[in-house]
Amino acid sequence: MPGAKEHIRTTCPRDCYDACGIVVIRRGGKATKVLGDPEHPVSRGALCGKCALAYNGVFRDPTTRIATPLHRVGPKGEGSFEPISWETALTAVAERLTNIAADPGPEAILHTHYTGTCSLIAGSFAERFFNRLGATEVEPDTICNNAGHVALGYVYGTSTDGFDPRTARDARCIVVWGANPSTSAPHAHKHWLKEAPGKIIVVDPIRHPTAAAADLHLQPFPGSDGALAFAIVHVLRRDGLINRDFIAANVIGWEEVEPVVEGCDPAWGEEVTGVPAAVIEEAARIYGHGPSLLWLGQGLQRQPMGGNVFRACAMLPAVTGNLGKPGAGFYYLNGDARRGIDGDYLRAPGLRRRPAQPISHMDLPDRLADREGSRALISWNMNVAASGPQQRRLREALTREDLFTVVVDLFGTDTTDFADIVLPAASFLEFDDLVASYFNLTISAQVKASEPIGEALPNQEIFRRLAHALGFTEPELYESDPELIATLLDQVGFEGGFAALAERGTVDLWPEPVIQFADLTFATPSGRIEIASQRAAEDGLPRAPLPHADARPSGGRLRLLSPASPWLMNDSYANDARIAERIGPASVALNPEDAAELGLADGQDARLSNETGSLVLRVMVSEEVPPGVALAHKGRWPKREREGANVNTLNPGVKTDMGESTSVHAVEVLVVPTP
Ligand SMILES: Nc1nc2c(c(=O)[nH]1)N[C@H]1C(S)=C(S)[C@@H](COP(=O)(O)OP(=O)(O)OC[C@H]3O[C@@H](n4cnc5c(=O)[nH]c(N)nc54)[C@H](O)[C@@H]3O)O[C@H]1N2
Ligand SMILES: Nc1nc2c(c(=O)[nH]1)N[C@H]1C(S)=C(S)[C@@H](COP(=O)(O)OP(=O)(O)OC[C@H]3O[C@@H](n4cnc5c(=O)[nH]c(N)nc54)[C@H](O)[C@@H]3O)O[C@H]1N2
Ligand code: SF4
Ligand SMILES: [Mo]
Repeated sequence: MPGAKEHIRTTCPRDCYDACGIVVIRRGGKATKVLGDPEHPVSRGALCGKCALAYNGVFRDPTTRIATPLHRVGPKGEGSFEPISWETALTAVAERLTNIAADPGPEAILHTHYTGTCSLIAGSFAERFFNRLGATEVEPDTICNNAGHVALGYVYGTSTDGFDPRTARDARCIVVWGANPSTSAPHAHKHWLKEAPGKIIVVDPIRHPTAAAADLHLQPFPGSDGALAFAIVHVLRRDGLINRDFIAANVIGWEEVEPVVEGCDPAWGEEVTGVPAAVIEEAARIYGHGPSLLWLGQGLQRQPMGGNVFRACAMLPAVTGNLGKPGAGFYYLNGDARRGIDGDYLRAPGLRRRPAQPISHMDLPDRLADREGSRALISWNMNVAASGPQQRRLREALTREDLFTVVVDLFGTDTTDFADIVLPAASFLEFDDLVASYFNLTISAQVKASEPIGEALPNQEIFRRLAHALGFTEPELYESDPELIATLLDQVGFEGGFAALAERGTVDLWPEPVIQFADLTFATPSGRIEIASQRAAEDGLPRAPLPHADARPSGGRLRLLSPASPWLMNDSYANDARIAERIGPASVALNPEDAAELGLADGQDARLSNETGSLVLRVMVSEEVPPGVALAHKGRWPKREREGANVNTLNPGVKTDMGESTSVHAVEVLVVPTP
């Protein structure tokens, strides 16, 4: 290929713990290959398998990407569109939104968004537009991790100031509880955990590769982790591993839970969680001798009592004093604010003229079925027709002729199929932005490596143009990318500007590992760690965590888990031919015992069903899955599946105890052979 060869250094902005460094090879101004950056501390020259394929496949394929604005010419859901100009599209959207905002009011305009891209500007700037418009936000975290956020807020006053992963060098133990790094943080699995000097304990019903590689694997029945945490604390107390000085100085509420803890011995723990008593004892001993790190996974809290689970697990660092020193702490997510980024600056909630009234993703199907409550839906950075609960009901609601639907995406997804107007988004390879890993305390440059496909535009530019089309005048709606990037770099304290960051790719914002809660002050009402919380009680919740375990499924049902797939990124990549080939037909993994009892063999089809829906999947018999549990990964595209549905057709959308969030790992199903 003619032209000089260039290397552009950039960063992967997917919703992933790793935030890998990327090198794009460019010839004659065109990106020809996307590779891992050998100098990046996380990726060390290799992207994950899925991105290595998708960034050299569907992401750069002009025949698959949406290249122009489109308008619908067939029935909703069919996906028949014709190209239109940006001007026609923006005028049409502006006219409809202006009319709805005037009558019945902007609250009838809903917007759904999540982390299709996690880059700072493309992931957040559009919220300025929606705040100015006064639209109803479908609270993004309710599809993912809100129960954990609310729970940790009660206990520690924050859920987004986790440990600095670099402090693993000082830890004698790392507990990974309800996360699967081998899939969701592949480089943390391959390098960070492997190189950590401490013992690794994994708590997960599934024996995934991280669990199999651990020093100790606890396999509780899903939804029983609250009880498991109490049993571990029982052993810590019995064996004198409780740090009473630390508790006296920093914790309130221990005396309320201590009598409960006393009754939760390992034999009881074994009975309610399925984890052998000896294994509970061993985990407590290793953790209690610390210093210890505790990684609370997002999968862990997608349970009906997920908030309680998090409050129970959050007792561990508090009662052992595993905080405020090297090698100690807990981690859920490391947020932007941790680095000094001002979320209000990014999103401008001050542009809102009336108080926000967000709704939960669990309520979206109902709200969209309600003609009075919803007149328009704008979905960006999200494929809600694939990822949301009550899939059948949601899709039915999306066929409403009088629901004006606009979808912004790179690809023709299940959600774009229901749109009246589709707007083409540029991919991360096509514009500058910043990436703040939610694991490592870094800041990275996302650098433009090629021109956008067709007429695609970055999210932020699309919403600037929409703001203009609606006649909005607030300057925040028009701030340029260079201005935004400069301000954000200023906030994180990076000197030298974007060009300097782009040259380096990723920088650590602190030279040495940051000590979590170094000053042992907490943003709770008391300023201490609140195992018992008056605020929780005022919100109608128990004052303190409970040693709860969900009831086991009855009537022959199995508990269906649908966590991340190693080959898909949420609802992205299913349309990449090489990935589709690799993952094969949608499957469900069953323990050999269950498979035998159900009369199912490997490779056979089975129908999964419950009150919400039904779905045929290919059976895989696997020792990774314990008896009583079925495993079917998320992320398939309904329209590419044989029945036009994915696993969310089985998800009733039951809300968690806290934060109105998803309890998708509590779905129960009957499994029967298909005739
Ligand atoms: N059964 C089941 N369902 C689940 C889960 C589960 O565990 N089980 N997990 C839930 C969780 S944790 C999450 S986070 C959600 C995620 O679900 P989604 O948010 O729906 O999935 P994503 O694949 O992250 O992103 C959706 C879309 O963003 C698009 N996109 C990528 N980059 C850009 C961009 O720059 N601009 C625009 N406009 N679009 C872009 C992609 O093409 C993709 O279509 O799914 C939830 N659903
Ligand atoms: N390859 C890949 N990587 C991803 C994603 C992806 O789709 N694909 N999605 C990204 C997103 S949006 C997110 S939120 C993260 C999520 O990443 P994680 O935090 O790893 O969460 P999940 O993949 O939902 O589930 C992790 C584990 O939780 C376990 N689990 C489920 N219920 C319970 C329970 O009751 N108790 C315990 N102890 N464990 C339980 C599941 O068996 C699973 O192994 O991953 C991100 N990374
Ligand atoms: S999805 Fe995660 S593992 Fe894959 S390239 Fe992106 S940051 Fe790395
Ligand atoms: Mo997520």
